[in-house]
Amino acid sequence: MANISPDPFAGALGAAAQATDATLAALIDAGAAGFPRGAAEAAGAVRLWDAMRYALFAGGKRLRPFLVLAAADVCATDPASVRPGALRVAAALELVHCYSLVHDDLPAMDDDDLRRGQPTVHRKFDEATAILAGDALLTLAFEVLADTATHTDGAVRAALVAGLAKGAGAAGMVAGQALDLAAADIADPSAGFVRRVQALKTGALIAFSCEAGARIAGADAAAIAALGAYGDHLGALFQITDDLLDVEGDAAAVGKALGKDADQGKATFVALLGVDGARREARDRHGMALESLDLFGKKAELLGAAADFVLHRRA
Ligand code: GRG
Repeated sequence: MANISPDPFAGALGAAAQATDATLAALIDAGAAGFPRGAAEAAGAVRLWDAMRYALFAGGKRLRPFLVLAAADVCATDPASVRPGALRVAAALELVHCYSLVHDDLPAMDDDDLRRGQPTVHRKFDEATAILAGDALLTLAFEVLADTATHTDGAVRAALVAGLAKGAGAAGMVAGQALDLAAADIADPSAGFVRRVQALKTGALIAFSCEAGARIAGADAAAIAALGAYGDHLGALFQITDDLLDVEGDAAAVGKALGKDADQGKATFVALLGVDGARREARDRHGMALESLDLFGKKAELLGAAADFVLHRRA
């Protein structure tokens, strides 16, 4: 991955974001070019594609695309040759992530006015447009993966489509969101329950990003499993640091309202173990994420640095 900063991880994250943004912009421009076909279609279609663009290009970190590209680089014998397909997979992951944020911010879910420091999609447009934009981002992700431009081997494309469906759907992120909403009615959630909610809500998509990078690079089963385990631990670490930011972060840096978890009765390690206990859990997960990379030696240094970044992140 090209390095454009003195900090190798920051440079790689920035380069991944730039390349993913270019891929996303091309996909959105190509899709929007088919609309409107006449004056009657104009208002609705233009508004929909504008809302999709707004949701995508609001300054996200692009961590999931970075993970796809870095995992592909670790596994590929010739990283440059797998890069075009890996970028499409990276874009698909960001499409699903952005959809989840749009829907999570809706009044029926977290009811947020700000995301990434800007009005949420339903605030900028309206609720119906936000629902539709989220639906369209999600479905576009599968269209991207299923296209032969992503990989010439249909079996690889099918594995990517199935893996993303599992990670994002009722066995993954959507299930996690459902448990998260239900947790408000559970008086005494156990650590096991909190781990399960976090593994599904946040971990499933992060773990799949790592696995998908390995798959697009033609990795063997051991490498796919190791990167999946790394992604599981990184996802848990990411959610714990998200919960810590909710109690001790800087709202301007995080770009959204903080202090909502306790009000909403969210099942978090901060609620269960306090700030120090949550920090301990985060350090444990960080250690386990690094151990999962042992198989790859020095080749996985950037992924190790990503775990360090997540442990210490302020946004
Ligand atoms: C609505 C189906 C559905 C699922 C929502 C992702 C999610 C599930 C809820 C978001 C709530 C939340 C803030 C979870 C914490 C983890 C997370 C996804 C944080 C935001 O991800 P970042 O920090 O965002 O990678 P950026 O803005 O950098 O893209």
